[in-house]
Amino acid sequence: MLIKTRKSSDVQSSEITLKSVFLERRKFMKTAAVAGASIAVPGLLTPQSVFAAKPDPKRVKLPGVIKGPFSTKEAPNSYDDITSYNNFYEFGTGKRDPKRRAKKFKTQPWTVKIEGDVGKPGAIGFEDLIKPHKLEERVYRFRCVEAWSMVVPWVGIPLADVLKRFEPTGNAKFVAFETLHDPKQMPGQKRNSLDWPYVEGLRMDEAMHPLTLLAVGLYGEVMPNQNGAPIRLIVPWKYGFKSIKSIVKIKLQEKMPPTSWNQQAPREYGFYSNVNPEVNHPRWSQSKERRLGKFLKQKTPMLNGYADEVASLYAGMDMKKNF
Ligand SMILES: Nc1nc2c(c(=O)[nH]1)N[C@H]1C(S)=C(S)[C@@H](COP(=O)(O)O)O[C@H]1N2
Ligand SMILES: [Mo]
Repeated sequence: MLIKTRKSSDVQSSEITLKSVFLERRKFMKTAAVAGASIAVPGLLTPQSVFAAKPDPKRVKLPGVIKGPFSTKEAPNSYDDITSYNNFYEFGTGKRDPKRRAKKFKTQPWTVKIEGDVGKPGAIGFEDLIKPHKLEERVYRFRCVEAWSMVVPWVGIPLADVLKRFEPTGNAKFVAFETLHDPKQMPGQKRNSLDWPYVEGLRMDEAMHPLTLLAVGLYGEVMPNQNGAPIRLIVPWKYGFKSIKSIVKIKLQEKMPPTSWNQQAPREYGFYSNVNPEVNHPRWSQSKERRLGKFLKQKTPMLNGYADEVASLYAGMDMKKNF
């Protein structure tokens, strides 16, 4: 089991900036290493026991998190479920690969480029991108196209709040997102399991919808690498693959952008990819899902249970054609 660090529980004040949390984490990692060496007294503590007692320095609490709207009442999955069964092809195609292979992935410093049809384009450091916004906890259902699902207490900020700061122009009809391309750090990118970098897109109204989140953590802590650190998209009414991880570029544009899974298999994955129990994947049913940790399958609701909030975005559209 993972033990929370003392440092993380000390971080309470909402005054503390994200930057200071990350600096603190680095300092902690150093002192933990030194402390580990100095208390390894032979006969008292074996190096193994010191190692076992060492808290995971990656689990750092985020400061000033408030409860956001739209949270489901369903029970969240465990931290362990959410962080050990992942799709993140940059670190391998197996569900157990990302946790194991993303351990050393360097997520700071991190810069996100905002470009295209915006009044104020630019490259911005992760901390500066996040800082003006209140971090919110949102417990969302998350439905993978492969028919498993989970409930996750994400921490993040509405994408709309971020985009507005860069002043979208009237030409901005779509938002294109891009993941980091760095085969040295992301071994999966040395293989052509997908066309790299991973890209995704949303229509402007989907991107500006208050449910759409840029997530920087889960369970009140900094985002684990395998879940798309340091910043990823969450679009809870769409299949999981729309929620692109480790974002380095956001471009507003007039044209519908290409998306990785649509490029890979256009018959199987469309641009919209709204969760729809009535439209099956060509190779399997989408009517049911298996919640991680549960044995029996359960019914998948229309738009993953967010129909009241987002069905109006698709009024008059044929959801079977625009799958
Ligand atoms: N960059 C990138 N983003 C990605 C993926 C990926 O392989 N690479 N996989 C997607 C898929 S298929 C799913 S189901 C979710 C999984 O997110 P999770 O690890 O938080 O469960 O991430 C999505 N975002
Ligand atoms: Mo997925």
